[in-house]
Amino acid sequence: DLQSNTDSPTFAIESYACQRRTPLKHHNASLTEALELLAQNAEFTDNEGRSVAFRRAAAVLKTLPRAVRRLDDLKGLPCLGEHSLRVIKEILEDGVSSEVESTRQSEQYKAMKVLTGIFGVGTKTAERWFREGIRSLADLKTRGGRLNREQQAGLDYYDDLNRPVSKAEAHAIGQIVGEAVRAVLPGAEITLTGGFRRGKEVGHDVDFLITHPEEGKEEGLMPKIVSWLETKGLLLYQKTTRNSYLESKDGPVRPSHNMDRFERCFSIFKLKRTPEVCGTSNQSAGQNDVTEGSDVRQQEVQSEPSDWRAVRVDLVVSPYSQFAFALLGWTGSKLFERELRRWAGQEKSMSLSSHVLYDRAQNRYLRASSEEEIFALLGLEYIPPSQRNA
Ligand code: 8DG
Ligand code: MN
Ligand code: MN
Repeated sequence: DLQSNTDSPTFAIESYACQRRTPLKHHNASLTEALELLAQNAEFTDNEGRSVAFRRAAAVLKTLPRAVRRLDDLKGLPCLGEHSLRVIKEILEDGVSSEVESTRQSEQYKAMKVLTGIFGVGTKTAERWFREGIRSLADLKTRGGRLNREQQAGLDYYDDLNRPVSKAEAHAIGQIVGEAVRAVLPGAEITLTGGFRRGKEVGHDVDFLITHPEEGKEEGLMPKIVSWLETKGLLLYQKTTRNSYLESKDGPVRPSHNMDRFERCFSIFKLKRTPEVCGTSNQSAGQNDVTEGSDVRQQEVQSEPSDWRAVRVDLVVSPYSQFAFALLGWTGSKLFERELRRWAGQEKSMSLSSHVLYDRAQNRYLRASSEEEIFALLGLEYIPPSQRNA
């Protein structure tokens, strides 16, 4: 059954993740978990290049049709650098990698994991706090002061926001958002994006893209959705950013960075726990050490057990003409998106964003009204969402 000791791999693996099919479930979870831990630690220590290298290596292992048993199985595979191979070798031989395990136990990794786990806290802030000696949520609270509104919400709902969102919960949120959208703009369309569109069973949030077939109707939609939701008491937190996509006389401004400029809302929903939403497993987190204490915010803050939970929700509004690009851009995975843009730039002299595809050689924008068309314009085989789990 082990025919892996042949000299050449039985099939070639393409080097960009956007050229390959990457399913959600694969055969090398312990190896990819290890490499992704090192990737995350590299992010924590501000080494983006190294982080991406580990993620690319992990993504290659996810595409393999069977478990890696020996180093020979990896012959001819792309994206496996010296460091990744060393880690894989150690795990194959000893069951664990000493580097991975010592990283996992390190004070910095553990603290950064907790601190970046707070909604609104990125690597930079967490790093600064770490240098100031903060290691835990308790440290952060006793230090006091200087949290912005987003971070305060992140702290208030820490336990809920670090508990996976189920498909049933995502569905329930979808119903609510759908109702809100239909109430404020009949004919508007809402699409589930992010990890759930890729077939994930759980997520850290729920992502939606909203549009209207009549271009222009979608303008200013987000504030209306948000106020509908707020009136119903369904939002614990929201921050709406208006569309900042600049139209010049010559058309849209060329995409220069990855952040898009859609009208969007980063929010925290207050989701009622109904039997349909919870299923049978209504385990609550037990102790909620975040919300203990005696500050005045206590009333607004969650105390368990409760009949609701906090859920992170991302809402994005796109003009109809950019919908395909927005859909592709918000479906992920993050590495898949990154690889698409790298492919476009390096192999095709094009710039891909969540708004447009720009052909630098022809000096023009390429229109598309479906994801399939975008892949075709990029000279790529179409990869469905369920196979974008790089
Ligand atoms: P998860 O929530 O289950 O953890 O996984 P996910 O759904 O894949 O991750 P996500 O963090 O919700 O991101 C979903 C996609 O949205 C991802 O491919 C990247 C994209 N995305 C952001 N922020 C932004 C942004 O500011 N601009 C654009 N264009 N895309 C973004 O998360
Ligand atoms: Mn998501
Ligand atoms: Mn998201």
